[in-house]
Amino acid sequence: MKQLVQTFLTIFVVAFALMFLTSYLNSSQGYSGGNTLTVYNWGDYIDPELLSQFEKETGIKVIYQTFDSNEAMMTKIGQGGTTFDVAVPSEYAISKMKEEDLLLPLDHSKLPNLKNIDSRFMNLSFDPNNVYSVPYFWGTVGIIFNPDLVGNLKFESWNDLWDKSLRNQILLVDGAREVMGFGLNSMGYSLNDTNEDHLQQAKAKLNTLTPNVKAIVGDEIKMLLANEEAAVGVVWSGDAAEIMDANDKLDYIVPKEGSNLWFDNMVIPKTAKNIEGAHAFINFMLDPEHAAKNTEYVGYATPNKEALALLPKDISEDKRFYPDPEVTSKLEVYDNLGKKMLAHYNELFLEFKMHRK
Ligand code: N2P
Repeated sequence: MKQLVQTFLTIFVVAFALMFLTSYLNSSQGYSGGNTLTVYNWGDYIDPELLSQFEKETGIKVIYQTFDSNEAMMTKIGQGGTTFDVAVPSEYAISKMKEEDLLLPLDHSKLPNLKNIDSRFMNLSFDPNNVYSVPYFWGTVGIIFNPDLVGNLKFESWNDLWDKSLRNQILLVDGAREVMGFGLNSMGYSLNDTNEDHLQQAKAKLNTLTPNVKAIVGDEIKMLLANEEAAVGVVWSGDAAEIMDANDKLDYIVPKEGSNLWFDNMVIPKTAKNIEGAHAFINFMLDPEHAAKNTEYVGYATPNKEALALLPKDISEDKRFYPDPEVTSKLEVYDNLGKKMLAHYNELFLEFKMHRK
């Protein structure tokens, strides 16, 4: 009898452990069951209080996962086996995901808050009529610097990064398009250039920046720059805003040769399981109060004009982070360069990273 009880107990414990493991593995792969919603977003890109508020208001449990580059996100969604309900790609990634048939068309009747988005951010060329995507945040890529640590150097050009005084002082965002992009821009080429000669020249030039590069990092770039562990960073504008919030000595510029203007957008991948919940979540994020709260927390520029009106003027009128259309019209949006060319940009970026080792 004792042995029978023991056998039952063992079976029970093993079954319970298996159940637990399956549910853990499922959720880590983005499988949502029941009334759950799996959201796949960039790191540090949402106010977590909004997630709890959404859960409370709708009874939907959010499984939240993050990525740190469009490339990583596209690979994960593209290889299948996941059920992300909402993702937040940038424009060129949306165009590529459309091409690869990875996105579901949105039902605009379920997104009444879409009316809050400034028309300047609607109907852009990567998604005419916003069939697949709605704007989340937008911004630029530029140079953040600490005037106390850079002597008399005045930043206005990408080429200032090569100044000899900046040895081991620069942190770079870990993005292939961003780094290759400023390499190309620094030579007067477009950040969408596909000419092999130009690409090789840009990589060779980036290699000569190596002595000045302290590290190529992800979201920790904000903490490192705010703590003055490095003097200069190449960052996305919203990260610069957040760093400057923590340390107001620093300043941010968009170099005169030009730079990247980007738009991140919410989409519903084709593998989504909770399509109703995905629309509810997107509409929730488009609500002016929610979008304003998110903007204050994240530090990036909101495309939501009703949210912008709710923000303090020191945020909404800061031209470094809300540049006027005359300025943005001179910047370049990343083109979808096609699968092969995007892979080539990644390769060249990897080679540059290896060169540092
Ligand atoms: C936030 C990343 C912003 C991404 N940590 C810019 N596309």
